[in-house]
Amino acid sequence: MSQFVDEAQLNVRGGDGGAGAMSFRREAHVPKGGPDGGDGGRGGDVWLRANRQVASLLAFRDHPHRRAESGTHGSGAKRHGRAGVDLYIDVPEGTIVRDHETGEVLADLVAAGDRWLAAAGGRGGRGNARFLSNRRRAPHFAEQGEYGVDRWLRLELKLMADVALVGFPNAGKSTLISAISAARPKIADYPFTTLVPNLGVVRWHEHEFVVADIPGLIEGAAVGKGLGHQFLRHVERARVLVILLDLAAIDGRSPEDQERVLLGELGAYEPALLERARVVVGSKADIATHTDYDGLRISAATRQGLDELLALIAPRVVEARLSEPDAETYAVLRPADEGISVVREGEHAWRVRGRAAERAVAVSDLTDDDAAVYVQHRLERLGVDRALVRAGVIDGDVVRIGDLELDYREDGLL
Ligand SMILES: Nc1nc2c(ncn2[C@@H]2O[C@H](COP(=O)(O)OP(=O)(O)OP(=O)(O)O)[C@@H](O)[C@H]2O)c(=O)[nH]1
Ligand SMILES: [Mg+2]
Repeated sequence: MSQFVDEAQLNVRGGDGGAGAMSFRREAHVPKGGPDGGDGGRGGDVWLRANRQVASLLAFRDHPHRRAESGTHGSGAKRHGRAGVDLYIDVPEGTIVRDHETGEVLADLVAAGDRWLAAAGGRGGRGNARFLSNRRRAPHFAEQGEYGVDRWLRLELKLMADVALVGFPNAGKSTLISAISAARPKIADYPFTTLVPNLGVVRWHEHEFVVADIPGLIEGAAVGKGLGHQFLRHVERARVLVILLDLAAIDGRSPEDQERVLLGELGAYEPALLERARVVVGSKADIATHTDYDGLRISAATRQGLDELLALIAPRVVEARLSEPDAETYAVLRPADEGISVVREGEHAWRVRGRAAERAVAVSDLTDDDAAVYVQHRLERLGVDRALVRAGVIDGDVVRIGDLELDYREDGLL
């Protein structure tokens, strides 16, 4: 049953925050202007959003990397940078999102409109105007923008058929699905070749839908003949039925007769199936013996009529999806961990992880004394020193935070 589960890997990246500006006011009559560097804009967030009109995860195979826009830098005269635009990525209803490495379920986007923050954008850096204080009259540093979150996700989706192909055995259902999707079911010139349903994803213009090629239906199927109930169950869940009438049936059965029997079986199994949107076509037009059939004729072999067929199916799928009531929505949301962690990277080397700590060291000029004191206080307040001590750091060890490498002294970092 593995073909019924669609999987994809997705790399999402929030936009980076813009850098804060380091600038001082210049005015003719003011000899020494104050700091006026504006803040950087925040980076855009990446969201996943369930959308019923998306049927599969195929789009992520073509484009696995998705990134939101970055914020722009701040500038003088307290001008702030512009925020990056958030990116919304549409996924099918029922998509389960897992952490790529641990496999942990992060979100379950059940119903249309459910959304989940997949990668937060970075905060914009603060401009030097923000660091003005009584002690610090001329701050010569500003914050850099924070990087957006960058992570790999694994998406999983249990495929549900939008469209079911219904027809007598040997009518050409499997040949049709292989002509309109990437599915490659077994095809042979004898009845009952297909024993279990095959699913294929059809992409046609901006549409995407899942088609089920199911075993052939025969007279008496509703009472269990042939493969009977097994596949009628699959038909039951499809939004649109495509009735395939064999125009070159070996037994010479006319298309009208086939249609009568097929609809009779569907109705006998479940009357509501006759209310379902349906498209009726004649198959094998290239070798038709019933040349007087006046409905749409297609040939999976020559591709005659396939575009017209998809043009009939697509809007019916869209309409059926739109008319369905929304399911109860709930999404599992795991807020990103903002804590501080310390991991050993060598005998005398450590790495501090955590966005807040990484943010604290991201200032434009750490050789500036004011900046160093500011960072020192931030790290203390965040509990980084305590976490290091608990981890077993000793005097002289190297401590890495973000892009920065510091020496640990018992009287503090830096
Ligand atoms: N010439 C021609 N032959 C076709 C066409 N479509 C299907 N066939 C042939 O018809 C036979 C049956 O095709 P399948 O696609 O296996 O039919 P099916 O409806 O899936 O049959 P079951 O799985 O047994 O229900 C095969 O020999 C196909 O090659 C067509 O458009 N033109
Ligand atoms: Mg088949």
